[in-house]
Amino acid sequence: MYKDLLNHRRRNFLARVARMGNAALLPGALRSAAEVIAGTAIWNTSVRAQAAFGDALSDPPQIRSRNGTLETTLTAATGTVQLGSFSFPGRLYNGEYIAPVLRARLGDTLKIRFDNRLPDQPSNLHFHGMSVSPRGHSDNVFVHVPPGGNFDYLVNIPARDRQGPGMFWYHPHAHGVVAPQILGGMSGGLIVDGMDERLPILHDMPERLLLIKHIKHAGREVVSINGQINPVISIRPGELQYWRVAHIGATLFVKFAADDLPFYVVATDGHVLSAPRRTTGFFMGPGQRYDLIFVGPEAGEYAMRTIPFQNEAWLPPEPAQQIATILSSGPAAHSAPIENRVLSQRVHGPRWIDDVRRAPIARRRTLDYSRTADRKMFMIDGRTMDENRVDQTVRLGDTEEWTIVNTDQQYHSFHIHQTAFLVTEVNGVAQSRDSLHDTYSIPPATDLGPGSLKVVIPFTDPVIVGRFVYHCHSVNHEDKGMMGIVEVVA
Ligand SMILES: [Cu+2]
Repeated sequence: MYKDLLNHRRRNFLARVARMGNAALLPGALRSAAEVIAGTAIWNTSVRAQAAFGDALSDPPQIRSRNGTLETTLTAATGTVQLGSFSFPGRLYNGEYIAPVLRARLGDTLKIRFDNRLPDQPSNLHFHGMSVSPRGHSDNVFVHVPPGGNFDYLVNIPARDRQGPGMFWYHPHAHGVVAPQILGGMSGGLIVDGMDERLPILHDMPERLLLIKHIKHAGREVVSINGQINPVISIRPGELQYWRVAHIGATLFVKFAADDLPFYVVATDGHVLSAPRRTTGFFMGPGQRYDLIFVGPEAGEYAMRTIPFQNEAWLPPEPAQQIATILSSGPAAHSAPIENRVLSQRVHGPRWIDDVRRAPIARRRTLDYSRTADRKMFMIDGRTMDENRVDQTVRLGDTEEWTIVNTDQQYHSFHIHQTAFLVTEVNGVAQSRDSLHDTYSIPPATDLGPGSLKVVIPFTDPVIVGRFVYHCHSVNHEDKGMMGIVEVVA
């Protein structure tokens, strides 16, 4: 039945290509085809069928480190964002909805001047997922840069051990105003290069960044990739591409799939798996990343779509929308089935997760997520965030097990700065994970009881001492209090 559907889609695709002429197979021609449908609103289901060919997926701008240093300025200011056929007032880094991707290597130093030209809000920079110091001019979220002010960040990326190569991101973290700033556009990718040394098969693959953002428009969440609505991702049948999918938005929990095409996950939140793992869909909360290998399917056009699901118990699910079109065409890159070759790859070198698994648990804690009935305040252990209070004191060298209990009837997430963690249980069900995470969703409470997430957190890195934060990464909840302070004491 499903094969019939795919064959039908393929015939439609081939018929459309024939109407467009052979030039339609060239990426440049996708642009001109798109002009025909410019201004079509993809979230309007009545016109969805006409909007299948959008612009080719663009490459975000990138800034690379040189001779061990990445030196640049990020200026935050207001500006207008044009997204598909509508525009909205943005808050932008360097005037762009898709800010420059920062690319460095292990052992490099980030020297970033942050210039706050927002007229009305303090801001700062957080380097999400990085195992770097939370103090001084490093990844210090207690720095608040006032409007008109600036701050020089100096972040030393460790050369080895806990910090590995991977996909990370940066965004503001001034408590109380994070959601409007990220929704407005203030977030960008941060890559530590070298994943291909852990997994050499990646070395010769074309890399695609898929940076997911979202904004509410006409009552619905519009999901964009690299600032584009329903872009076209071109691939040849059998071609291998390295996709780095990062949810760098603010508040949206999103499920998506590309028909039933397989994805081969190689890293979660910048932490490499021991071997690629096959999946056909993703559930991502704000802040999560998946690196994956994508294999060009049989020639045809495939839709990457969101999948409706119940998040808030009191709201209907967000309707499905097409977020990208995968266009497979051209001569086949491989004739033989390639899945076995992908799945037989093995990671090179030691992995931090093995240390985390081996470590004895020094202490167990339970954190309770809740909210007020009017949803104006979101709490951890009955308290909202207070920058002058330390909520958890931890001894350097300890590995702890934290259980986060969600008493609210909607998804929340757990994120902690400066260190990744191992997910060991979700809703009481033991998990067998092959990679670490730094952000993970906690299922909602139901009539059967609260949702829960159990994680093992290593506080074992001598660089990571002092005060930093943990919080829900649906950042409107964080802004409304769902954040706490941990202090690691040597
Ligand atoms: Cu939340």
